[in-house]
Amino acid sequence: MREIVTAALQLGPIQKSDSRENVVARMIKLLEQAKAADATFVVFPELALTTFFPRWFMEEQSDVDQWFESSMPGPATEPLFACARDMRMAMSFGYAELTPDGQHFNTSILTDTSGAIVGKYRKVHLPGHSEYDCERAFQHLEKRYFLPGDLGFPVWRNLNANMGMLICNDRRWPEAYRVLGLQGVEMVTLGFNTPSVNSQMSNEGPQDRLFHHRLSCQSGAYQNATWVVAVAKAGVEDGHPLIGGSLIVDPNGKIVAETATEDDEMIVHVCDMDACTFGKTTIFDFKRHRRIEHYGRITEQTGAEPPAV
Ligand code: CDT
Repeated sequence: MREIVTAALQLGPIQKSDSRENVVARMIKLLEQAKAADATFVVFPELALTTFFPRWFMEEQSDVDQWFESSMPGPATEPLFACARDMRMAMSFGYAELTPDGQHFNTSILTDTSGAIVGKYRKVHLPGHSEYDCERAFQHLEKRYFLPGDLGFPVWRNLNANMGMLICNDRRWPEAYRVLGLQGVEMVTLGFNTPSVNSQMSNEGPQDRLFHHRLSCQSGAYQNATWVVAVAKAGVEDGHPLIGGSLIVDPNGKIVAETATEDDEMIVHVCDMDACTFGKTTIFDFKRHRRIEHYGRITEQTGAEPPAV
C-alpha cells in the first residue's frame, strides 16, 4: 500500500477588503488541523489568497495587478511555506501569477514535504469573457485577466505518487484528465471558485452546479483510475455566492469525503495510491484498449462540425 493521508482544505469566502496576511493566517490554521489529523498532503482552492477578482471589471492594469503575486513564496506567503516545511507537509494551492516579463496566469503549485516547489501548472481552460457583458447577471472575466496556460498538463513524482493538477473549469473537460491519465496520474488536485448560479441562466442554481461539479470530478477519477481532490473557495464574497462541495473521489469514481459547509473546513482521507492499479490494468488499461486512430478530431478540431442538413 502507498497511503497518503490527504486533506482537502476548503476556504470560506474572502472579501475584497481581506488582506493576504489574514487569508494566510486562516490557511495556517487549517494546516495545523490537517497536521493533527496526520495529513502529509494538503490541497487548497484556486486563487486561494484573494477574493475571486475576475468577477470585477477593471480597466486600469495597476488595479488588476494588485491581485497577482510576482514571487512565490512572497512576503505574505512565506509563513505558510515555513509552517508546511516545519510540519513536513506537502501542499498544493492556486494563486494569480505575474511573471517577471509581465505575463498573467491562473496558476497552481505543488510542493514536497521540504517546502520546495516541485510542480507548477497554469490553467488552460479559461471560462467567461474578456469585455464587460451587460447581458450577464454578474461578470466572469478570466479571459480578460489571464493568458491560457503554457505548460500543458504535466505529472510529477511526489510523495511516492504520480501527481497532476487541474484548475476549476478544467475539470469539465475530459481531455484534461486524459492527458494526465496518459502519464499514469494517481492523484489529481484541483481548486475551484464556482458561482452558485449561472450568470446566463437564472434557474440553474446551487443544486445543479453541485451536480455538474460532482459529475465532472467523479467521471474524471473513474475514467482515469485516479484519486481526485477538488477543493472549493466557498460562500458569499461581497454578495456573490460560490458553491462548496469540496470532494475527495476515489479511483472508482466514488466520493469518499465531502465538505458540509461553505466556510473554512477540512475533510481528510487515507488515499492509497495502489487503489489505482486495478482500473489502470483492466478496463482503463489504455495501452490495450485505446484506439487513437479514431481520435484525430480531438486535436485537429476545436468546435463541433455537425453533418450537413
Ligand atoms: N473559476 C472557474 O473556472 N469557474 C468556472 C465558472 C464557469 S461559468 C463562467 C467553473 O467552471 O466552475
